[in-house]
Amino acid sequence: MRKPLPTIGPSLAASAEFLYNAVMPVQRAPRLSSGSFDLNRYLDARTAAVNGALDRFLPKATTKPATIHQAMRYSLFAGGKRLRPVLCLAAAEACGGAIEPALPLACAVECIHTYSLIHDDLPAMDDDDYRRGKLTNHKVFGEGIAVLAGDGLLTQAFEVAAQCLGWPRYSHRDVVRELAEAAGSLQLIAGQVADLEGEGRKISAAQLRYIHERKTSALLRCSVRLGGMSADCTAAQLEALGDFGYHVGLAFQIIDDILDVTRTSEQLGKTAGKDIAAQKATYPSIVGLEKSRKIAAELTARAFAALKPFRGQAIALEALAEYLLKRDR
Ligand code: GRG
Repeated sequence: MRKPLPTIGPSLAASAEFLYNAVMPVQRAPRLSSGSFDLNRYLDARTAAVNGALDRFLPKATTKPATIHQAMRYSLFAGGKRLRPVLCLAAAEACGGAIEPALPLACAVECIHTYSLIHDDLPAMDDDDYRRGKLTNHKVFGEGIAVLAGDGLLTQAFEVAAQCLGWPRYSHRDVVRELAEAAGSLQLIAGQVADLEGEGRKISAAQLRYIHERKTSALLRCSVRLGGMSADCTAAQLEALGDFGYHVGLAFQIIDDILDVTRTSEQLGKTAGKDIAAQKATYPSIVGLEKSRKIAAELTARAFAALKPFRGQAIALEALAEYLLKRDR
């Protein structure tokens, strides 16, 4: 039987109400504007392109020292959904670009994402045994190698990104800065710090949003912005993509929190129920499951609205946003 959600105190409930009201002016639910777009085929094709590129960009498993390259590849090819790199490619296409110039950037983001998962699973952090349906990196290779595998992937990300072409509007400096800001101590790492420090404590809805913005939304926003840059997008398109990525990222994390309490470990490929066990505040624990779903739908509607300047050319991004809202793993 599923564990009951923890009860919350009056101050947390008040902040939750604030949070809910802040994002709840109801807009129409997102719909695909074209019936002919086949998302499954799109996901399969783009995922295959990303996997092939990652395989080419990463040192072979036999390259010395082999242990570290095996460990990096173990987590990188453990069956992640590749959402961030596919969003990056879809953003490039929405701006009229091709996927090839976007691939180094898409792969760089996936390397950073995988590094963060390896480190998050360490005993010093979330202490998890399973990820992507397999034993976590430190369970297979030991803690020392897992730390280094994360370090290796983070560093590799910048080497891979540096292989992009550079464009009239965006230089290598812009690309490096975009990645470093999203992964750095003001975004991804800041979110992780706040998450660690919030464990077992009552945190406000504003603090929860701070964590979600940094731990989840920043890298998703970075993914789509980099895709746009690879197509030499306009400043207005870049801003629209950032707005889209920000809202999709927040919705994505709320759905993740919902899945944590509604799905099994087998279905998720990682340990379910971790948030309650770690006494973490989540949207479901603050506003309940139904309101959490409504907030995620509202954030997705805002992501859709951000795509307006693309005048129907961002069909893959729209389909992906809807897919992320409805996902079950
Ligand atoms: C160690 C600096 C540092 C940060 C860790 C990634 C992370 C931050 C924590 C993991 C837990 C968590 C809830 C992160 C938020 C982002 C998220 C939902 C990650 C899981 O992303 P998916 O579902 O994973 O795209 P796959 O495995 O499919 O790639």
